[in-house]
Amino acid sequence: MTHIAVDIGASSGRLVIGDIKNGKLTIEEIHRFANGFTERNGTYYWDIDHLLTEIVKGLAYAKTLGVKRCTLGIDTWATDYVLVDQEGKRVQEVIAYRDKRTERTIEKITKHISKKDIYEKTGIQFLSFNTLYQLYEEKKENLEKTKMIMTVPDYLGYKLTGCAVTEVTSASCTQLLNVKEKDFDQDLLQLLSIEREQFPPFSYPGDMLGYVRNEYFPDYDLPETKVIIVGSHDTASAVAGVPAAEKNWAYLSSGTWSLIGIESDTPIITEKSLFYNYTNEWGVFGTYRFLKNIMGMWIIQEVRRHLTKDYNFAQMVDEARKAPPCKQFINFNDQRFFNPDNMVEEIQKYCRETLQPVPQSTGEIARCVFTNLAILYSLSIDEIESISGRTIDSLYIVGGGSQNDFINEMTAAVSRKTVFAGPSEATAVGNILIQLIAEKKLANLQEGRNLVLNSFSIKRFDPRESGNEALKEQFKQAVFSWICTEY
Ligand code: ADP
Ligand code: LRH
Repeated sequence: MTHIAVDIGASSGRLVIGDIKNGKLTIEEIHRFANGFTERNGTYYWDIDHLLTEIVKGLAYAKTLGVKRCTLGIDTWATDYVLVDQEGKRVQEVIAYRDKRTERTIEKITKHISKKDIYEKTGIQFLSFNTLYQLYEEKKENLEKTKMIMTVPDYLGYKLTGCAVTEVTSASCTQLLNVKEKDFDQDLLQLLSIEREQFPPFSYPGDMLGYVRNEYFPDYDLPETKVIIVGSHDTASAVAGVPAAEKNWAYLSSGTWSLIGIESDTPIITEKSLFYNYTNEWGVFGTYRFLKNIMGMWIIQEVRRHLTKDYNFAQMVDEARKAPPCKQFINFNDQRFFNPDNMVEEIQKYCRETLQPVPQSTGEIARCVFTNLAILYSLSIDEIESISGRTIDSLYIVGGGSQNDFINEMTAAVSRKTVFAGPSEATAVGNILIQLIAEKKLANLQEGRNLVLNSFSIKRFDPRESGNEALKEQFKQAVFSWICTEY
């Protein structure tokens, strides 16, 4: 039996075949496609039909490679949703989380229910685009036509198999789940005028969803495909794929977003975690991901999009290395970097407004982005240690961003932690591990993580004797003296 991971992030999607051969986990990417949102009349949309078609194309390609039977797991980014009517049809286009409609919704909702109450119920970080806020802004007539509200991976699974579930790792990012009651929170649902029954029954990583209904896709020759529920939230799968074998580790899932945190058996919900805006996303097999969302590689993706010359990411890292040391402190978590018209100009404007040297060349801009992200990561590690009372010895960076040696070195230097980097496809790897556990080829997650450690080359970055850790203090002073935003 072959195992295939479908992993769709905000910037790209892929189908990856994975299995255990000679005691090693092997993975092979068989299909890759671009993802992104587009603007129409002032609203930002994902092309969900395109994503479904790409999954089916990838499966058909697997068949041409000789795959007759396979299992399939689907993970995507979180917080966006699809409304489905009585006939199983989409009620609306899928609005992207970077849309502007929820810019002020946290303020509106917290007039009815306090931030503290929402946090104590859900344990989830306040992000303007959580599903709670998106559904608050949804047109009432759309919600009235809605039989089922689904996250993106659940919807894709539904379109393939006809089976509807609410997978818990993705569902927790709606900020609608009550972490004590382990169900949707009635007060929050009431605020949205949504019934519990509008969400399909819960399902957990390792469960079976159903078989792909090949008759739904008559134009394609597809293998017999059993869909297994994985960590449907890509970050849940990424953290499952972290090759950590020791204690005291933290992770950084580095893609469009940077998700930095620790795995915990229990949620950590305290005044301090609320103050620093940390989240407790539900992980695979009853774990919690205590973490912070940091703006991440989105910044460099957007810089790249606005450069006149066409650089790939590796070239941007090279340019950063050649540039002089970064002279700017920038809080990339500031809302102004969430979706500006032009990221290069926004960075330059920020520097002008804060009376800092304005980066001009590609290398200067890239170096400034990577350095400030490394500082944010290091500050987060301090916060995590302080909130959780745990000591962190090492940071495992996984995802596409783990290929950036410059930022890995910088993070080791500023945080003074040992950094391990790779695999860059940890999300697909974590997705495959859950399928292997479901198929009884692996006993548990730790066995899976040991397998990843023994199968991929993981780079190590040790902190230098004289690190750059003073940058953290300089950053804090600079950022707080200019504009007091949360970093
Ligand atoms: P997501 O799944 O969230 O869309 P990925 O995990 O695919 O994101 O990571 C994409 C990011 O990985 C890019 O934005 C880029 O910053 C980084 N990246 C990809 N390839 C390289 C490379 N060769 N060198 C450095 N960084 C890279
Ligand atoms: C990363 C991610 C992250 C969410 C964001 C919307 O891809 O799933 O965990 O907060 O996208």
